[in-house]
Amino acid sequence: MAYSEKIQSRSIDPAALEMLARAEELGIETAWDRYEAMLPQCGFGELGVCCRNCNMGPCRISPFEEEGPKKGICGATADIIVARNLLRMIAAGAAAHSDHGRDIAHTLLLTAEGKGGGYEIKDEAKLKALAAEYGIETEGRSKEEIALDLARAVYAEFGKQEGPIQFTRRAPQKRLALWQSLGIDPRGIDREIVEIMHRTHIGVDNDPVNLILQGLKASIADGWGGSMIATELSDVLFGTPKPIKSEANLGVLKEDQVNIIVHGHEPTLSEMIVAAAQDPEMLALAEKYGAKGINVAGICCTGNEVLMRHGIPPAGNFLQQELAITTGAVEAMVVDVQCVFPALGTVAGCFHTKLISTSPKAKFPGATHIEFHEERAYEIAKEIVRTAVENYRFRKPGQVRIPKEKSECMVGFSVEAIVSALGGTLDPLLEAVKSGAIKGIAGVVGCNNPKIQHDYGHIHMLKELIKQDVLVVTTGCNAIAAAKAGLLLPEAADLAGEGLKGVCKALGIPPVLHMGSCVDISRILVACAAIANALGVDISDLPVAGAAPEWMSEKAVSIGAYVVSSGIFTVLGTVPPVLGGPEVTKLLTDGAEGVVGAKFAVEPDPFKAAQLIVNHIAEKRAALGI
Ligand code: SF4
Ligand code: MSK
Repeated sequence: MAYSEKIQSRSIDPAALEMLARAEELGIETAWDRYEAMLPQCGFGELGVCCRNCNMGPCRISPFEEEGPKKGICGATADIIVARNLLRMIAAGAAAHSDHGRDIAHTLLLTAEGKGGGYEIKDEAKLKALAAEYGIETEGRSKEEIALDLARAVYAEFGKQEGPIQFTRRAPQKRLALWQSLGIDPRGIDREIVEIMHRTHIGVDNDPVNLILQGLKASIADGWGGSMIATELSDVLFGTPKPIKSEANLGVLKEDQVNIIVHGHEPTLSEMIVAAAQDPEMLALAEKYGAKGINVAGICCTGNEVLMRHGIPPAGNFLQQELAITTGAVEAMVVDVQCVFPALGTVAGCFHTKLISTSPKAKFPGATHIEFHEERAYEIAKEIVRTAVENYRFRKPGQVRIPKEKSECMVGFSVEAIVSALGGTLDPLLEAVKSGAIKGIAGVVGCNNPKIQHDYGHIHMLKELIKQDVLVVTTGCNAIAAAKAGLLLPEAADLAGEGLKGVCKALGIPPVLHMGSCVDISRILVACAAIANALGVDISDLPVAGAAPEWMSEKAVSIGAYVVSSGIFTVLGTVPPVLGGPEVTKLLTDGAEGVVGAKFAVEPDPFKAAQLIVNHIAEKRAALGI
């Protein structure tokens, strides 16, 4: 179908284009419209040189005019302001991931105490392995007893005053020693976030380098702390993902079934929605209202969580949240926390769709609030599913327009699943890397952002990397983009270079491995640590790189910071608000290499960005002599 130039420029995904045209036809405003209305965006904001940290301000440094102010009222320079602003982004991102981790720890605690409203411990082997890491006795004890001790120990990580955070001890010895020598081995998760807020208050830390180091420290507490806790304890409670097939894109919505979309981040609620949607009582109710079943689909990372563990199909990634409702076929969009547009209520109001908020931390205009509490999890999930089912009769068939597009995908590549696909050890992967069949590994992750044509950055970077024999691991909205484009199938190996193609065909795996949600980037860290340890080197010596081609969230800033702190070169596709601070920019894109062994690059063109990664991998291979 031919769309206007304006619509075409917004996405490369045919399903998204169809819904964008439909939204225009119905007069429904989307994020792309609001982005265009926002142009030109504030130049001070783009450069990161505005400060509102005290009420003598707001202040902004003017890099544009000779005459404009070069210091804030307190005397803060552009670099000080840029560094402080960046740190506050890291604090918010680390807080979001870590609060998610804390909630999972809370669920484990309740489950161990017998108060979890329907949860059980699904992966006892992982529970015991984690307990061993924490020095918790497992012999002759029930899984609940072990889980209680583990949950308490993990809970304590957040409020610790003195470190270490246990999972940081998974980093290779050299990395750990480096963090310690730099003073960035984090103490407690909450402590590092609080210290950012303190240091960025007016008149505290005014040394850009000292500030950035604290940012790295808090980000490590996220990646190797809060996020890793979220991943590991989710595996204990809900099962460690194994390869599973599914489908992705708006075409997974069903015309003759009740469609429930779970959107947000935490698996606690979505797991229960998936279970409640299979409850015979709910299915009978759906039948009563004339529906042929109850179809659960996902958006963003709560979608990734249930995709990885149950094969629940994702309806789309971040920028498709409004478009999913625009199909007119969604009975309920159930949201928890993070990446949920406050605009959803307005779009839902154009249809019969109920927007259901569930977290006491996250309420939305136009939403029905059905508060979720873990103690009554299944009961509340049933209430939510019932609300959706009862809403089916209000669907207006004339309004329904579900795009046909959907692609098959194979997901569920936890580290454990990758090791198992390799026959029980990492050796075949290491051999393939050493022989050059696989040149290196890239972690490509992150959001969508209307500053970049939807999915363009993701898909072109992925294709370019696999073509050049770089194995890709993916999470978050990049993973959903890859699923929609058919890149998560073993057959996609045909698009890879000869070396990678051979390895994928021999193992029956896709060239792009879906490792989970945003917090599951911690799985990539664990994999990198295992590879570095196997080779007896630091992570910064490995032929690996990271990329976030369409990132937008503060969580992504924290992720980028902990990935670089872990020694991994990272390419960003959208420009972070730091360019107004020349010293900070130079530190992040150059100086950091001499400090943590890795740096950032910014490259919006995914082909050029992929080439930066390929070049970096070649340099690392040469240094390793492979
Ligand atoms: Fe202005 Fe300094 Fe206050 Fe920021 S902290 S608003 S730069 S006076
Ligand atoms: S959901 S943080 S838009 S990846 Fe994790 Fe997607 Fe980015 Fe949210």
